[in-house]
Amino acid sequence: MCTRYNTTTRAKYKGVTLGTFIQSSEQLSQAIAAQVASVSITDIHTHLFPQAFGELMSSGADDLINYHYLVAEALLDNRISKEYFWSLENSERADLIWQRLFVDQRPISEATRGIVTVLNRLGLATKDIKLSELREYFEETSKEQMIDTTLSLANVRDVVMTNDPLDEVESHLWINDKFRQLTSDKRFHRALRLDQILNDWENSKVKLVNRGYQVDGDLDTPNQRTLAVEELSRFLTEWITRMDPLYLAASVPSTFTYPASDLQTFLLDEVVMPVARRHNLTIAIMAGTKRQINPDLKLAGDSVASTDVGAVENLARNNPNNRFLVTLLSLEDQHRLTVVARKFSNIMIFGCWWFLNTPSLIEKITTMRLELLGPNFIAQHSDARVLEQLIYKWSHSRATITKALQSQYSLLFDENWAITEGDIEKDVTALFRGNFWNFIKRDPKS
Ligand code: HDL
Ligand code: ZN
Repeated sequence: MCTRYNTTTRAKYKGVTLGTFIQSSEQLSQAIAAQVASVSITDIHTHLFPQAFGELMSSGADDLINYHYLVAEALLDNRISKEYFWSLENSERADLIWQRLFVDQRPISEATRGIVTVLNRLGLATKDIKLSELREYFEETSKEQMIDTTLSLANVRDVVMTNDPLDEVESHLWINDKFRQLTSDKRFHRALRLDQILNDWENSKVKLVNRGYQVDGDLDTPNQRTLAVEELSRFLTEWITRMDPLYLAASVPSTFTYPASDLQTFLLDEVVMPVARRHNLTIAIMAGTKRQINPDLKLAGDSVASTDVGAVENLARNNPNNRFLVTLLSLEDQHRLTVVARKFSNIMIFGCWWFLNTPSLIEKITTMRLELLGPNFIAQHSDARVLEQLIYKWSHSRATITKALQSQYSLLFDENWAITEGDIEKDVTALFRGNFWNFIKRDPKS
């Protein structure tokens, strides 16, 4: 229990600081909880789309219940055949998932509890609610209203999408976006996703050639290589101009190494990183996936594996004029990533990604990051795929990150460091949006 100091006593430790000094550990905890609860967030990685993207926008009861996290959990019941499940309509699959995860058992997993949080925050009684009631709510609410309601309830100011220029549906929308509709909702920002190019060159090459880019040459011959570099750079530059992304992004498998004498390193070194430098764009590296270990689950069939954190070190050291947002999927890689991030000012760690996005792991990881980095990382991203998930993903993350911050600041407070609520506000704002915008060197108002 920290002894009470008056304002004057504390001031001598810190000179003149605006605001009233916090006087007790209870007041400190309350101040942290209030600041985390009220900070408006930049959600730096999601799979969300505004309404202008049509069918790509995911929202509503059946999409929420068909979230691939819930599909995986429902299909743990080996009485349900995958073939039968996938033969059903979306709404029939949602009925089955609802029965299995919310009626036959209690929704205590993170993804099922998330649905309960959404129901509760939307004011839908969670006592014995039927899926039909959730469907009715959405039938009575427009998409625009749902975006406004969701961003308000989640207190999210900016949403960064995942935009794939080689996705046939999405690229068609962009190429025909004569009236700039896709960028009209200024709350939604773009991230240009490079997975197909970096992880599946053979198929990407075919798509690029079909769009008129001369990249089909054999990359073993010097002038073919030069042409392919020029043409792929042209492709990326055209899409950067079209999308105006906040950053370039790629998820890479757990087997990712860098540098390596392989095509991935060639494309990174000769195209992606030079183009990023020319456009002053940051690159987000998301490593550690083990895709499709069970293809019967479709999007739910991906897994995780430890990755070579040395590849992150090498990317940062070998490319000092590139900036890297980094998140790793494996829990066992988190400590080494945090230590590596201490060594390079061109690395900024972000979020507790995917299988790490659970309260117990967020608290553990965030506390370690605070201990080793101070408030110099991006605390969280939602990875939301369905609009209303923002409500639970941010509510749950705020509650857990609050606990990690309270324990860290109380250690400081107990050593008589003078802290004001304004100080807490500055650090919390940095963790939930400021560090991101400063690191990518973009103005949120731009
Ligand atoms: O590659 C990614 O961006 C991952 O986030 C995948 O989209 C994954 O399916 C996911 O939704 N994780 O939350
Ligand atoms: Zn994602």
